[in-house]
Amino acid sequence: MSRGLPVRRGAGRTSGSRADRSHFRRPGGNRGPARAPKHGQVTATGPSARFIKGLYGRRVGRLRAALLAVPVAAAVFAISNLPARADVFASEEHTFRVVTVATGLDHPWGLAFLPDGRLLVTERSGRLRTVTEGRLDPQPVGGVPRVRASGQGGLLDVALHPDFRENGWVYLSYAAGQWRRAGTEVARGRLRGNRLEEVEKLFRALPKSGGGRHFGSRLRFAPDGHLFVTLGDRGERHRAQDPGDHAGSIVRLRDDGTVPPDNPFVGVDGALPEVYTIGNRNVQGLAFHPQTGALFAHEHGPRGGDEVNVVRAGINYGWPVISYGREYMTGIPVGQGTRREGMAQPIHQWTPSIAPSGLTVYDGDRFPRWRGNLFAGALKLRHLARLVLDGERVVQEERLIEDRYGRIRDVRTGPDGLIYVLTDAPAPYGALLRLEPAPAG
Ligand SMILES: [Ca+2]
Repeated sequence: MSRGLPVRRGAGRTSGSRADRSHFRRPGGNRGPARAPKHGQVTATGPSARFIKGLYGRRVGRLRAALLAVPVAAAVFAISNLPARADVFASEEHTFRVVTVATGLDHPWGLAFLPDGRLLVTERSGRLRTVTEGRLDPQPVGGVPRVRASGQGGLLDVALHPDFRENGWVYLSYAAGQWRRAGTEVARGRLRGNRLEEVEKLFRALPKSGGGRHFGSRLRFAPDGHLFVTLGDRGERHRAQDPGDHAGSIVRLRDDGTVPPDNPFVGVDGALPEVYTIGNRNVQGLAFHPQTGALFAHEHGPRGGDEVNVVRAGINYGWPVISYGREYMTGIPVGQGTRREGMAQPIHQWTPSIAPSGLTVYDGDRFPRWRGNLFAGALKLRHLARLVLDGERVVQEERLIEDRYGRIRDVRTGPDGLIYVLTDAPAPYGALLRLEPAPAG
C-alpha cells in the first residue's frame, strides 16, 4: 500500500475576487449576512478566529479566540459556505471551474441521475428532492420510507436500478428504527411522477442497536446487476469482526433483496448470508472501475487511518484488530498493530483523517487526463481528493477545491462527463456543485 505519498495541492485559484475576505476582518462594518461573500474558501475555525480577533482586537489570545469562535463559527459557517457561482481553479492536469447547480438543500447525502435529465438528491433529514435544469423542486418526492434522522443517521444514498428505464425502481439506504433499536435499511419504490410507489423494504441490518453513529451507507449496482450496500460498525467496533452481525460489513444482494447463492458466507455456520466483507469500520464511498470492474471502497478510520480498499468476496479488512488509526481520547494505536495474516491491507490510507464520503472513478470525456482516477469527497478536511491509480495501487494524490466549499459529502461522474459534488451543510446552504472544464488562463 502507499504510505507517505506526497499530497499535492493543485487547487489554486486563477480567477475570482478575493475582496470578500475583508468581510471577515471588518465585522463591525455595514455588511450583514444579506451581503454575504459569494466565495466559500473560508473554514469555520480559521476565519472565525480571524473574525473574533477583528471583533476583540489583538489582545485576544489564540485560545480565547478559539473559544469565542465556537458560537460565532455557526453564524460565519452559514454565510461562508455560500458557494461561488463560477470559480476557476488550476490543477495538475486540468483547469476547471466550479458552478453551483442548486442550493437550498439540507445536508444532501447522495444523488442519482435520471435518464430524463433530472437529478435525485437525498437529504439526511429524510426528504428525496429533484433538481431539474438547475432548479430545486420545492416539492419533495412522495412515498419515501420513514427514516430515523439522528446523529449520522437519516436518509442516506440513492441508486437507480440498471433497468430503471423499464422498471422505474429507485433504491434508498437510510437509518430506521426507534431509540436503542436503529439500523441501516434498504428499500425500493417505483418512481412515478413525483412519487415512489410499490415501496418495499429489501434489507435490514441486524441486530439493531442504539446510538447515532456509523450507519454507512452507499448503494452501488455491480455490472452484473448485484446490489452492494455499505454499512458501519454502529460505534460498537467488535461487531465488525463478526460475520453473524451485519454491522461493520459490506453486503451483496440481488436486485429484489434476496441473497445471491454465491455470496461468500452462504452456508457458513454463524454467518449471515448477505455479508460480503467484514472488518469495515464505516464505509461511505463505493465505486466500480468502469474498465477493470474492480470495486473500490473507502472507510473512516478513528483518529487517522482512513482507508481505501479493493473490495473482494469474503475478505476481512481488519477493523478493529488492525488499523493505522489511534484512539480519540488517548492517542494510543487502535488494535494490535497494522498488519495481520488473513486481514487485507488498504491500498491507501489517510493520516490525519480526511473523513472521506462519496467516491467515483472518473470515466467521462470532458476531463481526459482524469480518466481512471478515483475522486473522494472529504468532510473533515474539506476538499476533493484525486487519487491516481496504477492498477490497484495509488501512486499520486492531489487535493482539489481545498477549504473552498465546506464539507464534501458526495462526488459522482455525471452522464454528461462532468463531476458533481454535494456539500454537507444545513438548509439552505447545502449545495450541488459541478466541475466543468475551463480554458487555462
Ligand atoms: Ca482495514
